[in-house]
Amino acid sequence: MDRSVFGRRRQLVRDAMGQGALVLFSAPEFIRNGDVHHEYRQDSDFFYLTGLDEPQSALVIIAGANPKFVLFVRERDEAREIWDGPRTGTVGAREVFGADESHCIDELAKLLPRLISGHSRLYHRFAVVDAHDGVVMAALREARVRHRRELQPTEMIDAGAVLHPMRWRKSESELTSLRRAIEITGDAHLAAMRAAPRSSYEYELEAELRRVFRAAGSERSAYAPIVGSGPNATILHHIRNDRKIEDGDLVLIDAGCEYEYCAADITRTFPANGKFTDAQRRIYDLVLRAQHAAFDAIKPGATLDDVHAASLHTITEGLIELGFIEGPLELALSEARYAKYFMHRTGHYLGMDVHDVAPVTGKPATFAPGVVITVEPGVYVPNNDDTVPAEYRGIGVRIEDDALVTDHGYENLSKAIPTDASEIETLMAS
Ligand SMILES: [Mn+2]
Repeated sequence: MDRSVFGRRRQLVRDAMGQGALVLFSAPEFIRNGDVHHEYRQDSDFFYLTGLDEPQSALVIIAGANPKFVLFVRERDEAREIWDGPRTGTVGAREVFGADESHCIDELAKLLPRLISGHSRLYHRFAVVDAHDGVVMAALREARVRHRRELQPTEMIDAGAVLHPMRWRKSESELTSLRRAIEITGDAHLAAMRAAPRSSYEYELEAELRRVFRAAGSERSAYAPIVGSGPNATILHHIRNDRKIEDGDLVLIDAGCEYEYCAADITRTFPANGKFTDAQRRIYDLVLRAQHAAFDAIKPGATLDDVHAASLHTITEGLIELGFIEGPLELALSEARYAKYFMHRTGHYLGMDVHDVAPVTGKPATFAPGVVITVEPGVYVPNNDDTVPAEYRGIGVRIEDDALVTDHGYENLSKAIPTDASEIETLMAS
């Protein structure tokens, strides 16, 4: 990854801040048990501005007349580095990560009061990690004790206000990483589809997905892969993936990898034995029609609500035709009669976070070129739903693609993975 992007982002953040001091922390580490930690993943905002993936780090960005980028990192430690690998250290913080000034993280509490003094605005990502809030509040208290009143910050602003509108619209560099994440994820879905007819358990398909992710250089899964066979496809966040796949099951796979800190989020539903039943096909084709309707609503100026409304309209119409719910259409929509079978939203923003950030303005954001969303309608028929014919019970279908808003419409970034039912059958037969 080209490191110059991080410097450009810091400049854009300074421009958005106007003046003030921004304080951000690396993600905390979590103990799994004993002296073993959970896998570490850097905080997205912190990585966005630094490219540094080490824990126990903090940054201060000063905007205004005397701009400055200060990094706090763990100091080099030969003994620890034998166990945990090389650390950047304060010298690396300047030479590799472009800090104007760097200090050992142990100095943070002592130096922060002076760094934030003399700026009326203090930016911090409040209320995410209590310990980080504590450090910032202690520095503010200290600044009030130590410094003249005219040097004390008075405006506390959530750092998301400047960072998240930036992260929401992807730059070329983010799109390059995102496209790669989606490409790898596509290969993983195809590998899982091909493996399904000779696999017995859901976890075998999960293993196939994770194998392809890592073998292609993806850092990790962007979220726990969902492999739901049979009625498990109707459990939205089924991640145990421990059921034996039966002949005639549909398999729903919702999985995406992370590449250079950008997440893919893709779902395909396919027949385990390679051939849809008529009932499965009817539900599948309805969801696919809803997805096409949702795609048609994507353009600059539209909102996630517009995309959802388009898919809801198609799904509700289809559920009435199938006799699952009663019409007329307008009443079924206004009374949310579809909700028994379609209970989630049609999409969300996608980026460094799988459920990505967006500007917070009190109303739904209107799409602009560079915004990426998922398009993922679904229909889930409860296994015990005796109001529908038996052949439909326990069928769960979701189809999810990742779409980039362009100047005039959208680009389906994950179109390489087939969604057409006949195409999926052909692919699985090959
Ligand atoms: Mn999603």
